[in-house]
Amino acid sequence: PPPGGERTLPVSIIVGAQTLHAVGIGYAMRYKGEKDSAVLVFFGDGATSEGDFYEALNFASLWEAPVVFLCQNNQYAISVPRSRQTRSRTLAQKALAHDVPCIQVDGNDALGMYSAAAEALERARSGGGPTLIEAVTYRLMMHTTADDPRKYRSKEEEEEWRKKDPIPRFRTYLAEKGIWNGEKEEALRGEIKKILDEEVRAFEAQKDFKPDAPFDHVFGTPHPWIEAQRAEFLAELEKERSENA
Ligand SMILES: Cc1ncc(C[n+]2csc(CCOP(=O)(O)OP(=O)(O)O)c2C)c(N)n1
Repeated sequence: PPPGGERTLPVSIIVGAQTLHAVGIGYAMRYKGEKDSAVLVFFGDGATSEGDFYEALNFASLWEAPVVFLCQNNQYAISVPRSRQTRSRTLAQKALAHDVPCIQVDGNDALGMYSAAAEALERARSGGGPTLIEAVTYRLMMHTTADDPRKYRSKEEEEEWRKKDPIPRFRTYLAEKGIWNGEKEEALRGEIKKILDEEVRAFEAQKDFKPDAPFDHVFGTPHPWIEAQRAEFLAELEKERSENA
């Protein structure tokens, strides 16, 4: 288990659905008598336009579920800007209808985010119920490699936000405090590279895994469509192997 005892769930592909999972898990934690646990759930600005999000806030509030809703407002749901999603002046205020405490934070301020999250988690753990945090930030890159941001936003806008990039900003802050410098950064980068290289090497060296294992877990019992897809996948893999041999 991870050092802090975190339990991490896979990414939810259905935009916003994870907010409901979080409330269910939070409710279960209380039901099982887990006193010091809380759930932290991440989602985008686009997710706050989904029904799931409102249902989750409603039940989290009603059941006082220990859930911190963290909305990463990066201004875009793929190509749809925040202004075409909602007329709400803030995304944080969407919690008010459910009587859930909420706060809008500069999402590019690492310490500001830490402080807001720590307060919300403390409230959740001590029985004070849910909180919604809106982190105002920006997606500097494309949504995915299939996306081309030049089609829906300007270079100028990107440049404005690049100046607020939280990583150089926090580096400057730490350097000015005298607790960070180029030498320390180089050492840290080297350390991280070593860990990553080792993990990749160990992963790629694995020989005894079953490449079609994901097909075992789609349904509880075998299904002809899934079996057809499995056969197609294995045939493709075999073809690649013989071509590369
Ligand atoms: C219910 C649902 N509708 C549509 C999609 C397709 N889709 C994938 S990501 C995305 C945009 C999500 O935007 P946002 O919630 O702001 O999150 P971000 O990716 O910006 O972090 C959409 C519409 C989906 N995965 N699920």
